[in-house]
Amino acid sequence: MSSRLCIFGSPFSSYYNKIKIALIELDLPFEEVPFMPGAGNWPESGSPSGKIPFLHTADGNIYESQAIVEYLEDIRPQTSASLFPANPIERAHCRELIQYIELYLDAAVRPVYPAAFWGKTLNQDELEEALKNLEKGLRTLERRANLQQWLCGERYTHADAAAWVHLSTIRRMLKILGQEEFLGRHLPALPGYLERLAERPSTRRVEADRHEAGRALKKQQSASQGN
Ligand SMILES: N[C@@H](CCC(=O)N[C@@H](CS)C(=O)NCC(=O)O)C(=O)O
Repeated sequence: MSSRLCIFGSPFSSYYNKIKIALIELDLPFEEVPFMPGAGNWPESGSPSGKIPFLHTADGNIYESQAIVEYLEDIRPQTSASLFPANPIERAHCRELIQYIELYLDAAVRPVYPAAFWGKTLNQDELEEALKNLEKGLRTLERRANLQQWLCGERYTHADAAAWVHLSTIRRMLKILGQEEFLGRHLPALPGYLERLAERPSTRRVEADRHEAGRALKKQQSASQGN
């Protein structure tokens, strides 16, 4: 195994892309190893939860994206600025926003992802429940986040990375399920904020890689259908 940092996972995974953005933003060299959820045979391989991503380091593996982000901060080169605010209260606020995004936005809609992204049948009750919880999560985020520039103020932070990977996925899910206007209707400043995030080089790279993985998957699927 390489002594370089290796992220295991898939460019389709929001949590994987959160780590990848942190690696790019902190200017840490890394390799990527394609790895699907549930793959591997714990403890020899894979992750204890069966989830992705996880990070391989020369000192051992790290599981859970937020633990990985904190580790990357600890080992970042001196030339890279931290993606956490300098002030302890603002750092706590940044972590609070990441929790809101992951616990009250991502987790709220995860039950409908199989229908939106993987061709499973949509359960209407599940969709209604997800939208109700998503609306509540957006209200919570709005109370504490600055959507006019970056979530924690004037500087881009890990909260913005988390916001992009989860909210852009949620936006794609809503479009597929015929709810394209939902985010803008419930949080009018959100579309403009996402446009700003989309311009960032780290965002562009993870999006380009995700599109490329999508094209490769389609090609593979049509080749196997032709067999
Ligand atoms: N709390 C975990 C969440 C990771 C997660 O949910 N990963 C998804 C892919 S985006 C996964 O592996 N899902 C498969 C499963 O839930 O079994 C983290 O922060 O790393």
